[in-house]
Amino acid sequence: MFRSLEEVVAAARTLPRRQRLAVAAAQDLDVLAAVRDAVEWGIVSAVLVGDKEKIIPLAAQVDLDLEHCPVIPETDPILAAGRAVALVAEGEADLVMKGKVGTADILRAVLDKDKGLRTGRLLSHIAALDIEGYEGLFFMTDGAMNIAPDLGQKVQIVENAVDALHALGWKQPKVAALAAVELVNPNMPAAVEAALLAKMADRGQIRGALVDGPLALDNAVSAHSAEVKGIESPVAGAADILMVPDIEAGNVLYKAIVYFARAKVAGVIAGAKAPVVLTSRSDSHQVKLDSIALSALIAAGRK
Ligand code: COD
Repeated sequence: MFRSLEEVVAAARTLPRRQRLAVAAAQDLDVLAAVRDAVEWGIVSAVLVGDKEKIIPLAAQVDLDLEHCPVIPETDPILAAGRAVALVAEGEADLVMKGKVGTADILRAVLDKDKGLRTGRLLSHIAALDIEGYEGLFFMTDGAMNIAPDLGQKVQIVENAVDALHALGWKQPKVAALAAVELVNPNMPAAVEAALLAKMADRGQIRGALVDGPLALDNAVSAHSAEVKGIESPVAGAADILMVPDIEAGNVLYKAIVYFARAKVAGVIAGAKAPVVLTSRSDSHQVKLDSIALSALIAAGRK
């Protein structure tokens, strides 16, 4: 169990073998700086797919030695995404990273029926959140991929996050199915589905985790708030995974945490044949490095 993203990076540096990273549209300064650190620190080896004429000067700018990072030339970002994903599908790489290509474009490459990384499961996004003043690292899902998941999809979103945390060393992660309230209000579909998820976990339909809901954000992360509200639950005040009801709630929560609380974050898509390192094009080099480290640990832990 990790208490910070710093610990995640430290653990990734001790992996017995480097994970092989394929970068899609690698012509981006922060991506290349993150790859440089991840390669130097023994976390990954990297293949850079993208616009070679742009990659060469950018790599020089961040002192990334291309001697050890082969470049596969592809100027079109969508085709570069397809090529990077294909490297994983063909067994040449263990994980793929989004570079200077749109989120939907790399996700479509991953979802491609013939050349993608489908497993038959739902793919979903997991964010790791490292907030100063909050004890421990916690995770939020899904604020970036699935737009309005139904109950069946929420089960898979929870399972993907639980599997990822198992790969990271959690034995029985605590999952809070978030809503606006902690009592089941029949007029609030998110609260009703959160209660159903908790019941499904009670009945063994979701395994390997403690799931409770509905919980409002305050009772999920604050033991004091849970106590004041009289909520008795092993998850209340101790959640490892916050499952949000839809992309709007998740995206707003994620960005509030990043912009108001200045948290450190990392992001990965789970549920595919291999982890997909997914950060925003505007994210810093640090976010990209932390995301590579998190994804490399998940990739190694799944084997
Ligand atoms: N998991 C597995 N299969 C999926 C998933 C998923 N999460 N989503 C779609 N599929 C499959 C479908 O079953 C279908 O077979 C095929 O993929 C195409 O599905 P569509 O028609 O829904 O695909 P798209 O291309 O219209 O949309 C897929 C996206 C992932 C691009 C879409 O869900 C999306 O735009 N999500 C939001 C991404 C985003 O903008 N995030 C912003 C915050 S960073």
